[in-house]
Amino acid sequence: MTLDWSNKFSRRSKAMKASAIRELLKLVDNPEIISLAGGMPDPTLFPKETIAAISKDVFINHGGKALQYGATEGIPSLRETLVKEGIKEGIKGLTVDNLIITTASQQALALSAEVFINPGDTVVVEAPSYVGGLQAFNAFEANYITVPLDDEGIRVDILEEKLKQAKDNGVNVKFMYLIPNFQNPAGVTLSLERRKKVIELSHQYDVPIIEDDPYGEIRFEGEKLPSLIQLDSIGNVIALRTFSKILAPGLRLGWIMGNKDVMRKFVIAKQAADLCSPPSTQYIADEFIRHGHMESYLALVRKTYKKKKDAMLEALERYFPEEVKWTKPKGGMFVWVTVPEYINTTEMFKEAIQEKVAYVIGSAFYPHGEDTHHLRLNFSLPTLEQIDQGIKRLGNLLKKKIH
Ligand code: PMP
Ligand code: G9A
Repeated sequence: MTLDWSNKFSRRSKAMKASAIRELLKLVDNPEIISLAGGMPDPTLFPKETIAAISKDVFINHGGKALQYGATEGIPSLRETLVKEGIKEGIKGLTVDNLIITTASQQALALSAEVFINPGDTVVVEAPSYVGGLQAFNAFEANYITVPLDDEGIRVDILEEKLKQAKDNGVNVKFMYLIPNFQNPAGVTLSLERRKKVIELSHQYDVPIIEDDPYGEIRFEGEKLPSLIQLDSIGNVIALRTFSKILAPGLRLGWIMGNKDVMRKFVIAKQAADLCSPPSTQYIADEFIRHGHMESYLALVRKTYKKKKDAMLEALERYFPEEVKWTKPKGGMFVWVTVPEYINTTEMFKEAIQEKVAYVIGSAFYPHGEDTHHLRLNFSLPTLEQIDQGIKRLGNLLKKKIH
């Protein structure tokens, strides 16, 4: 008799949902399909030669450590390097006890869920929010308070109302999950005034903030705004950072900064998850920063993505019907598109694939999939030609649906 696996699976695993993006990545493996879907860096920019030279040095001179198990907290030299960078950025009170290395931000999100969420616990998320964050929180059976965004980021007036309501109802909100810079998927950036208000609300209502910031360094114009952890010092903010968008996602490295007792909890959870992040890539990332390569690489990334963003905005003007609206990002990797409510972007996806163009359906970014008139476009991965062609194909499809 075959085993009935379904009565073996945990309740938690039954609540898990596949990531729309991860599933899409498999689908768009077909080279004929132009993918404006997954948020991937442009691989032609990766500093391959530099990383190859650094790797050789790391393996020859530090091979014993680079190929060995490492501390769960991360290798000391990388932690020290990142603390120095954090202090330069203006994070007051930051020490190595406040900083641990993770297997990129996705692990930090999974650990955040594990450390904070009991089944049925409430967390605040932006609507829309990053699909991988929602996936991590869903796995631990979170309940959601959703707060909409506008051009200046999360609507702090609505956030305040909802936090007050939760408090009045005796709900212990475990954290608010925010992506303040060039938000994924909406592309918007939290204004300075609202950053201050969010910190104030965090203290007033005793709700920690998880600040997820993979895109802050990929700014095309304007001044960099202080991060939430910078505004709050080591207080209520747990800051997630990653090398994925500022160097290479294949390194699978990120870091978390925050209160040292909280970091200790994360370390214990991480011990059970993967023992340690790869020491080999930690040495490589550390050398990359110490040798001063980061700034020139980031300059190239910013310049190239800006060109691609401009090409996408031009193509949208040229090919999209006027009933469709989109954001004009000042950084990051995404344009967020709003179509008339009678167009269902989930249903349209199959037709888009037939037309050989892929996007991410808007509903993936809402905890309950409640929205069907948005879609997300990525401009960092496709070439300029693919951007033009892809937007043309999508524009033709949309024009057929407008009435
Ligand atoms: N958070 C956000 C907002 C992201 O957009 C991503 C990746 N697209 C991640 C976390 C996870 O990335 P990684 O695990 O590669 O750091
Ligand atoms: O799942 C991945 O490959 C990371 C990308 C995330 C995104 O497209 O938002």
